[in-house]
Amino acid sequence: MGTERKPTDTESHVGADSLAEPQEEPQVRLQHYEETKFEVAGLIREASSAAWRAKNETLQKDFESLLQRLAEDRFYLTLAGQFSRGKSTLLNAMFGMDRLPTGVVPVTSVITAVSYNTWERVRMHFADSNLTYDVPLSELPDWITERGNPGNERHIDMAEVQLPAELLRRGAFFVDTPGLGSAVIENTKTTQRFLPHIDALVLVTSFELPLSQEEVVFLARIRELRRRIFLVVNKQDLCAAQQREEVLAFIHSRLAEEFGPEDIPVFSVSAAQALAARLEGDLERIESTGIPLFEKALVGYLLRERSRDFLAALCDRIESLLSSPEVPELKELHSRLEAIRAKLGGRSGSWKEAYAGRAVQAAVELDVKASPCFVCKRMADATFKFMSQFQYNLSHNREEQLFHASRSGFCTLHTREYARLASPQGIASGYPKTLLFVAEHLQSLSYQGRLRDDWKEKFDEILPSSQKCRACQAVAAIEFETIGAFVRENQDIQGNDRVVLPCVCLTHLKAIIDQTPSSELANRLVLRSATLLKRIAEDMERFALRHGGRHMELVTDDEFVSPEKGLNLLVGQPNVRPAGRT
Ligand SMILES: Nc1nc2c(ncn2[C@@H]2O[C@H](COP(=O)(O)OP(=O)(O)OP(=O)(O)O)[C@@H](O)[C@H]2O)c(=O)[nH]1
Ligand SMILES: [Mg+2]
Ligand SMILES: [Zn+2]
Ligand SMILES: [Zn+2]
Repeated sequence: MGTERKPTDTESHVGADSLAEPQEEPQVRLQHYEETKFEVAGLIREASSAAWRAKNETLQKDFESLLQRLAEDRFYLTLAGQFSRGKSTLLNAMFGMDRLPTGVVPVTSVITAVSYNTWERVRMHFADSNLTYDVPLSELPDWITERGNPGNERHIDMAEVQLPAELLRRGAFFVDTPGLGSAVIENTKTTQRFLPHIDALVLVTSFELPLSQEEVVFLARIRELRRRIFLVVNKQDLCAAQQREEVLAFIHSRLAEEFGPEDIPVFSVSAAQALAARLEGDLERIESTGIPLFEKALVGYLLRERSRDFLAALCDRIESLLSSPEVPELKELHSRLEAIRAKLGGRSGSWKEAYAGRAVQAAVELDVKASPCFVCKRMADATFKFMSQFQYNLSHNREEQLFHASRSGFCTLHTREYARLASPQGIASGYPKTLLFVAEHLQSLSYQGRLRDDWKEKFDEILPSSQKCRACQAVAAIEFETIGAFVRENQDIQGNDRVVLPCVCLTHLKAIIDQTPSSELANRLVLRSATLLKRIAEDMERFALRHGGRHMELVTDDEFVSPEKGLNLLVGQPNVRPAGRT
């Protein structure tokens, strides 16, 4: 079909420079990502309680679903565009497996989110019910296509497809949508309704009919929301080289006309050829399809900007809910939302906000100098996941409440973490049994007007402790697993200087060395930690000096975060308790 040649500059990119060459995953792109996430969760919980008090169930559900999305890190990288441009084919090509139904007539009729799993699975979520339904992959067309489920008459809210595709391991959800502008009006509506949920957009157009008016309007709406946009021009194989240049030039000028010189990266691809090449294992042919360049840009984006963009989009959604006139109480939460936004990289001019913006940029340089301890970070993630689910169960499930009571609840640290996430009414419905259990136990210490002789042992039974704490147990398992996997993967780095080792706190450094004391890995980790601590100490000193001299504008990014980094390397992150520490 198409002429075989390397993509030229104009085709392959715009802004691709800043996106290409993802190297190593920065542990945390945003210094405070984890904490900010907790803050956002706390804010949503409070808003949800306010909606509950105002008996506004719809609003409360909206908040709960935002919380769910946050807890599950559901970042929706969404493909949209007019029907038959090849959205589903492009996804198949990227996954290297022909799983999503495609065809010449309008095909996709349901929002379909694809994510990673080691085995294939398909699950339907319905619009009007909480039930889900698992179907075999072979029956997918019966559920998500215009032929099997015309205009989505089965009322599927979202189809979730899990595939073992390498690209999906980055943790994003790749979302396929029904095409815009076909005779099937319901399909256009489905995609329009999904618009507010998009975190980043891949607009798929094609060389046959590049950038229709409808696509431009869709782009404009996404830009208003300030979401990241990638533009893919598909079916380059239908076009001779000369024509391709013309089409791409047209697209660039059209974009500039509509949106100014802002960079929307443009990629010329042939999804059909890439899919065929991948299925046949023809690695050479894939290069000329334009797909590898596009994938590289996407992966770079997911590595570097996703966390920030995810929270920013979530903040926007929270804001629109907070403005609901039915619950005036919510207005009070606006200022807290603004504070969180400022941390994410606000737009106004105070030095602190300007700094936050610079921090994001600095992180793009992929500097792994002193990110937080990678083990602590995994533990913090696990804590968050555990707590989000637990707080829901505790407030709804009697068995859970009784079991929780029998252990006097969590340890001190996790009780505090729970309190940060749960709403007051959640605590009020989940904790009475625990208090009553402790109360009864205390009563039993008294016997005939005085305390029993064995009061001490009995008392210890009800003291909250980390031995009994289920959160501690769950998180300790993740800690153990993370360290084990790290040691297995890096044991033989002998002589390989190119491996950049992650940062670890002292406790976890010791835990790693314990497993492999005489290895080069242990030696290198120790020396690296020493260097890091020295450098951070210097940064702190410079920071203190400048602060004293009122020269905050001279403080560098590294200096600004040095106090927190330094303490974290000494004792780990604040909301986790490593096993070896008392
Ligand atoms: N020549 C050529 N055809 C392609 C390419 N990619 C997709 N197609 C064809 O275009 C048609 C539409 O592809 P789909 O992937 O179903 O398009 P879609 O955008 O998902 O369509 P809807 O789900 O209806 O919105 C199919 O017949 C594909 O085989 C390509 O790169 N080159
Ligand atoms: Mg499709
Ligand atoms: Zn640690
Ligand atoms: Zn605990």
